[in-house]
Amino acid sequence: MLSKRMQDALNGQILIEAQSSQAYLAMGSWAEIQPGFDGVTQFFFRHSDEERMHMLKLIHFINERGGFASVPALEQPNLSFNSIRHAFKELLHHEIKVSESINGLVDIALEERDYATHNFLQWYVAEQIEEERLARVLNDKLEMIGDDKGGLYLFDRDILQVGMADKSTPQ
Ligand code: OFO
Repeated sequence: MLSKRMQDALNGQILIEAQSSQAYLAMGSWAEIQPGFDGVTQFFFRHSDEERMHMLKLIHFINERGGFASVPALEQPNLSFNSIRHAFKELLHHEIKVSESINGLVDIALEERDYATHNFLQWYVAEQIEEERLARVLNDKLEMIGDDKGGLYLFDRDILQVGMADKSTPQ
């Protein structure tokens, strides 16, 4: 059985995952109307779906452990960006915040001596290492490319492969 404190904290994480999903959905919608960024568009939409999956995992876990997962209200995310680089910077900052939040949940699980939740959270810890790493790699590439159109073309072409290759690389 989840403690009230643990349940509230996990419900807080549902909100964060839902906000992430919305934020990346908005990035995808923005990217879709920029000419020539089909790969980036797909990347954001896929990423949004992944965040929704993270949220659903939490909902099922809370409910299966005798708690009640509450579905939160959401604020409208940022809808437009100055550039592709700007959107990816936001993505990285967002992922860093998510990691901090997951670490906070791990602290609470230990304080509550809730080892089942602690174990459950390890999946998120590993996922955040990967997501932050991927976001940093993409930001570094965009820094290098700057405004070079050829570079941006290749970035857009390669982004889906980069994402998938990085996801399968052992840490
Ligand atoms: Fe990328 O954040 Fe979920 O966990």
